[in-house]
Amino acid sequence: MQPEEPKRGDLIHQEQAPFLRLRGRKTTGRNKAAKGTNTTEAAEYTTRHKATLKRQTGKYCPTTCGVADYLFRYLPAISRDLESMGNDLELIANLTTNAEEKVVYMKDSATAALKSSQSEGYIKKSVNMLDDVLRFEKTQEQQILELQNVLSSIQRRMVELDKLSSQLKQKCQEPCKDSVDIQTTTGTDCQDIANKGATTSGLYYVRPAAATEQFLVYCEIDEYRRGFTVIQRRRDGSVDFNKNWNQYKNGFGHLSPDDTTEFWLGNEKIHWLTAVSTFSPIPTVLRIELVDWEGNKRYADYNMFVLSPEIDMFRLTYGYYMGGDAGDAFGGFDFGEDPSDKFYTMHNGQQFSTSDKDNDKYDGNCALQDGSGWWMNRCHAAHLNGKYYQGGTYTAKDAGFDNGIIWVTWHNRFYSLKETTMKLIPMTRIAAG
Ligand SMILES: [Ca+2]
Repeated sequence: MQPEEPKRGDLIHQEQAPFLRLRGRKTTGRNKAAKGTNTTEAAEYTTRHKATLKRQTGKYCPTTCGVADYLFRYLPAISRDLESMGNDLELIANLTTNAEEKVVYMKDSATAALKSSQSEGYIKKSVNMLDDVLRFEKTQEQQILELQNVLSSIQRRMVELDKLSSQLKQKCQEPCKDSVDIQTTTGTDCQDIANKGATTSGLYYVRPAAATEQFLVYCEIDEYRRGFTVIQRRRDGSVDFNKNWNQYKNGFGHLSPDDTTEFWLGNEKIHWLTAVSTFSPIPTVLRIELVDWEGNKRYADYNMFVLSPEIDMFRLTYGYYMGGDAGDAFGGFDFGEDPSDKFYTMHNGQQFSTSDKDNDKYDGNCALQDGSGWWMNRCHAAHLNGKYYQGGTYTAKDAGFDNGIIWVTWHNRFYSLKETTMKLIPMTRIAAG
């Protein structure tokens, strides 16, 4: 089964050194003016508006910058509408006052007429009608007053929102930015970071002495304050490890603050991390941790692990196998097919190969056949960048080659492991405590 394209999520993508996979998106807002002129409509508008706001700001954005953007887009329009509504209400109120004055005048005239007229019944009726009109006018006035109160309350809310928006605008001078949790401590590697007091596993920037730039790594810091710098992680087959030379050089996959994703840190960075110099004279231990499909865990340690520079094709060398219960697969394996099996499957001293750069000891192209980048000999007894097989078992007949995730000194070459970790630590700190 071909591994799927990398999943999206709260990840860091590092196709090239190091890319951040962003979690949210920049908010886009549309101008929208309030149309409601009474409380019900205003309430409906607010509800509708909240829904729109929620939809448009997204759920991942870690800041409120998007909200500010949005408010600023619709505020001018709604302010214009409110102003126009206020003017209308004022006009109605004026008209009503005039009408009331006229009715009072008419009523007074009618009363005066009553005194000098014989048509008493008719005029009395007219006076009663005018009283009704006056009462009606009073009710209208009351309603207008209520509307004015609603308007004032809305205006107060708008002023508050305006104030809030100004505060947000000040806070968000830049557009909505996404972020992941990157720890603030930096160092030459994860042990250096742990030595400086960091106790939490997660993402950190490191800059080894040999490096030309700092870069992001996942540091595994344990209870003994050991800081492992993780260079490779397989967990679920979500990242395709069939990549070319440049991708292996720069790294690919995803770094995540909670160690939930798959990646290859990159040969150049591994070279910088393992380069022994006068600045960093302590040898590096490569620890390999493996998990099979039954949940069993095993490990293997190699001391004085060094990856040579690109000019030497990122050659793998180590001083010796320090031990571990997974066995020494890097040392080669006698498959019982040919006396030279072990010699041609040992990895110490091999250059790195990819499908587009064949540095192996085989007439064909091991990396192309096995769909990986690795320190191929002719070809391998260990193959941790191999194809991911769900469930672990596959056959030569189906696959064509032993191209799974292999560590033959534990499981045979047609058993593909479930999880792998390759990580570095200074030799002086490998022993716990
Ligand atoms: Ca070859």
